[in-house]
Amino acid sequence: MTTPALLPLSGRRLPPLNLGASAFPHHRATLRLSEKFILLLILSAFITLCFGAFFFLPDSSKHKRFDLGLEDVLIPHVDTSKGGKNLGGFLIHGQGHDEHRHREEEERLRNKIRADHEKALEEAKEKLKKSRDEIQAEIQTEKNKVVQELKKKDSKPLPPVPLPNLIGINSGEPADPDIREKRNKIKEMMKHAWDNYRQYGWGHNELKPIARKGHSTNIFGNSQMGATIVDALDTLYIMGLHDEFREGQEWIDKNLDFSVNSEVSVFEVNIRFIGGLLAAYYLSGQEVFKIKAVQLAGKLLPAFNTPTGIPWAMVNLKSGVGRNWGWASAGSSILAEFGTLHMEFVHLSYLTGDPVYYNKVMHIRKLLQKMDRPNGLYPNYLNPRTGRWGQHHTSVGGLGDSFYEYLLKAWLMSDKMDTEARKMYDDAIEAIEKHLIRKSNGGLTFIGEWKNGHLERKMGHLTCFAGGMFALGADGSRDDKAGHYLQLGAEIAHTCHESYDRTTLKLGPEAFKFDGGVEAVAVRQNEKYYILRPEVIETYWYMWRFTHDPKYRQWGWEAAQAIDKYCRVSGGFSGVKDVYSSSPTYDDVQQSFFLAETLKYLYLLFSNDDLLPLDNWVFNTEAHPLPVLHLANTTLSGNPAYR
Ligand code: DMJ
Repeated sequence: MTTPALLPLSGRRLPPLNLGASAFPHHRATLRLSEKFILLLILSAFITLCFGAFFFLPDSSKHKRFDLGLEDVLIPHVDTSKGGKNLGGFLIHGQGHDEHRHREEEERLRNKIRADHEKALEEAKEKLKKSRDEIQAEIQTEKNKVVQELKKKDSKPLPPVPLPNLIGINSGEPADPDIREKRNKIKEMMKHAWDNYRQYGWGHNELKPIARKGHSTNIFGNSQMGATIVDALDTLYIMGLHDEFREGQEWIDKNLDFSVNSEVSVFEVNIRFIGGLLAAYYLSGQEVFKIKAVQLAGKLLPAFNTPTGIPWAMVNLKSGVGRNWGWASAGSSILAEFGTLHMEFVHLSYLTGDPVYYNKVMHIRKLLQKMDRPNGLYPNYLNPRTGRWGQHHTSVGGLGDSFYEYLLKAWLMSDKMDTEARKMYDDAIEAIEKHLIRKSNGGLTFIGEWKNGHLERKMGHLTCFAGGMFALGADGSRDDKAGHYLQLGAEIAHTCHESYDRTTLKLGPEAFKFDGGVEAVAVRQNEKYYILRPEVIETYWYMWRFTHDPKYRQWGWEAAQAIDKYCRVSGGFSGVKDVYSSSPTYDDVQQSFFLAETLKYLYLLFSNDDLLPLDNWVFNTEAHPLPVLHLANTTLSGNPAYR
């Protein structure tokens, strides 16, 4: 007598009707979508049939099956042919007792079949609810998992990676008492921002300093991922706020979880979380940061599953489903987003010995190199399905900015070996200078925005970072134009300082014009806000490092005082809605980049140059310092097993 495969005759569970990874991990990866649906329907129908058959078959036939099962399972050592005796120490029940027991078992098994059946139907229903894209992304994610698993099985464990030479992480104390005092003031501001976040927003992404509660935006998804903790870690570290650093580390260790059903911005998560975790790892040597960075990077990889390999702007950390911002031109991805992954991804490959990250960003670079550029300019929009540019808008501010920054920094971070990146940077900057950079009637150099062949004479606060970038890229520039680029950096710094100086609060507006008699002033009401952004102070700091002109410390101090006076509230620091108003209203958000960038650049401005020297460290676009990798080339990991 044989045991029908689907009946639980030997105490085994019914195989769940689950087409997920747990059911058939290897097969699932290779199933096509249509096959999957057919299989799902067949299995569902088969279970229904078995279930129905069980209830409609004659009683005797059911009993026969269960008797067999029960004999097998419950009284295996009883020889029933011998009339029900005590054999081998087992108690043999009388016939009435047996029937009662069989009925109970029958009932139990009937319930079990029902429960299994219902569960299977629920799972099937859940699967059918999902969109085609979601199912496809799930399949792709499972495929990737299988490939990764196979790779892991094939490869030997990787030897530890040698840490790059980490110079200048505990220094920078200025001898001048006035500068020391200013530096201490910045540290006090950091403590105020952190303590209030600690008290009112702990674990949330950001703080509402007036409402005194947590805050988040859609870039971080709907989960409490402690963005401020991760973003602030390295600032805490270099300021010597070690207790606070340890608190942050403990939270990350215990609570930072990326297996959440949450849709996040790939770019923001990369620059703030991966950048922040990597910097914290390099500074402190604590493995937990590296582990978390690598886990998170794995969750971002499905975003690259597009026809071109240009990643989606957003990805769901759990399902791996990606999509683009609804507002972006023709379903495009954004240049400053997919073009600002290089530094972190190269470090991930370096630290893990896994080329997957490096390959992703190099693929983007190769694709961009092949494309035609109108007037030599990179448009801000690129469609990840077609590989074609969207609208021909070019900006060194929002939507474009950090793409150019990362070309330069890829070269610097590779110990100047990645000359391909340097060439792309030089070409791009030449085109920008030709088409976007102008002098206003009043003699202020500004960087405008290119919109379909027309120059808009408007500059964003975000664009002000470019002063620092030009200064940083001066050394090594084409045709030895170092002096020219340092001068350009100084001119941008001056213009951006003017944009602060021409306001009531001495804080810079979000965007300012050079048109119709207006110079470095915001015109539209919705461009008059200041949200604790760092770019102007960032440029002061780079200019200070390269020139030691005291005016940059002076300008930085003006900004620090204005922030302390107008943005500080008892519950932290807030952005303000109108920098031209003497009684500004607050936006009630303490941005995580205030702790990561604004306060860090200010602290560095009042520190000696031996704190995080620029020959050894390259700052990502969120001001997270990553060490220069002194490798023979940038293509491979620092892991000897991988070279
Ligand atoms: C930061 O998150 C980064 O600097 C990014 O590159 C641009 N914007 C914000 C701060 O303004």
